[in-house]
Amino acid sequence: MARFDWADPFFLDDQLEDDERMIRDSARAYAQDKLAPRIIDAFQHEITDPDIFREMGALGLLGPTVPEEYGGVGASYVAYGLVAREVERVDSGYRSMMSVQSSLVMYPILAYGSEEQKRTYLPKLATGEWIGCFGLTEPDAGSDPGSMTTRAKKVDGGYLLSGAKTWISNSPIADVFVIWAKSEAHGDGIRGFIVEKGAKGLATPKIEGKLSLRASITGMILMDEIELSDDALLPNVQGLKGPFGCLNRARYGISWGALGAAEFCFHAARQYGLDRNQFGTPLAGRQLYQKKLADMETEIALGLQASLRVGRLMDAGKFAPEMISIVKRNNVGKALDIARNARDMHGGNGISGEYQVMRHLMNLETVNTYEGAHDVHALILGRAITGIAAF
Ligand code: TGC
Ligand code: FAD
Repeated sequence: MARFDWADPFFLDDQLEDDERMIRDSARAYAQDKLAPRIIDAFQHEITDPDIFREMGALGLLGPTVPEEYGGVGASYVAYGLVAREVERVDSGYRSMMSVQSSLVMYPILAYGSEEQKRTYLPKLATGEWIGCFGLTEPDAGSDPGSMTTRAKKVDGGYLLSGAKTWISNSPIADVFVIWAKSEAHGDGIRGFIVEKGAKGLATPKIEGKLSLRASITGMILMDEIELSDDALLPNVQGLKGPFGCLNRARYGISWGALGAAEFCFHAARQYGLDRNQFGTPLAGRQLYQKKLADMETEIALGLQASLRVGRLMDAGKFAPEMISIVKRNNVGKALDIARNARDMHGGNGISGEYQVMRHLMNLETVNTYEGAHDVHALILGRAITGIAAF
């Protein structure tokens, strides 16, 4: 009979390759030593520290799946998921900063960019010297990005880009902007463009007053006839499959990341219940308390196995986007429930920043909405199950 490990019930660790364990351990050490000590203050005072990009870059945590010739470390998608889990164990905002850079900026340049674009942008994004952002959502086009109104108008030698993007992670501090727009020269098809900081006609105001992801800056991208040369166009993709190809990677990473946040909350609730006595015994000795812990452990263990499976299929080139909808939707929804229960199990202390479970709960509200809202992923699956689109 095998021993039972409450913190790793299905021996996830044994299912990893050596290099995956190595990158996971390096991400864990960084997250615990460098990120965890900063987060309570950063969240409370809404501080986004751009040095974090440089620190992550130095450890190979930005664009880890990108080949070495372009500055990445050529890691597997499983390794990428493990990194997201370790970073989000500290805070969803830090994982957001990292996953936008990796999946939404480096990936499209790698997958759809010219050789020159890859050589210009990827190495500097990999080190964190440059910060990237991804502009898809607009004030009137969120779940339905196909209705975007940002336009690229063809002019001699290039394009004029106009429109407004909103709720864009990293935008106020970004150096490189991947913007999705309808291009007149391509039959109004959706195309990707690379815009650089400082372009005339570009403004990136910060969105103030967020109660979630406060350590990750969010802004708008306002574009007023930005002049771009022809080589700003990502040449190798047209249509919504361009941005969705990036979202597949980011959503997959989130499925691991959200469980990192859930694990933090589960472990915190367990420890709190062991330490806190009421009615003469530890709370952890009560049946109701134990049932909640058992539910948390079960959902986390099942979710991690599912993400691992999807990661292995991605590494084998055998995944379908609907698989990612299952794990993004399920794991984030379950993480949100776990964070809420952990908050409750901490009693009054649960609302204080010091105990951290409420911060995870507030963050996970965003994670449940971005990268395809929880119900939108249900509709993606509903379409696949029935053949009828109900969006
Ligand atoms: P639909 O007709 O379904 O598809 C249009 C074209 O796109 C292709 N496609 C995909 N390709 C690759 N991967 C996927 N997952 C794909 N899904 C669709 C599809 O094959 C088709 O290609 P083609 O060649 O036939 O033209 O499109 P629709 O307009 O009906 O879309 C419906 C829906 C709901 C699936 C979609 O719009 C959707 O997923 N909405 C959610 C929007 C979203 O996720 N936005 C995220 C913004 S970025 C963000 O939130 C970053 S936060 C990051 C952080 O801080 O961590
Ligand atoms: P809506 O689409 O208006 O949805 C509102 C509600 O209606 C949701 O509950 C949704 O599930 C529901 N709904 C929508 N359509 C249907 C339907 N057909 N049937 C039933 N219910 C439906 N975007 C980027 O492009 N880049 C970024 O970097 C980025 N970062 C973000 C960071 C933060 C902190 C946040 C909050 C958002 C970010 N987003 C980003 C935007 C995010 O992707 C959108 O918020 C998300 O896609 C949902 O769009 P929406 O907010 O317009 O909501």
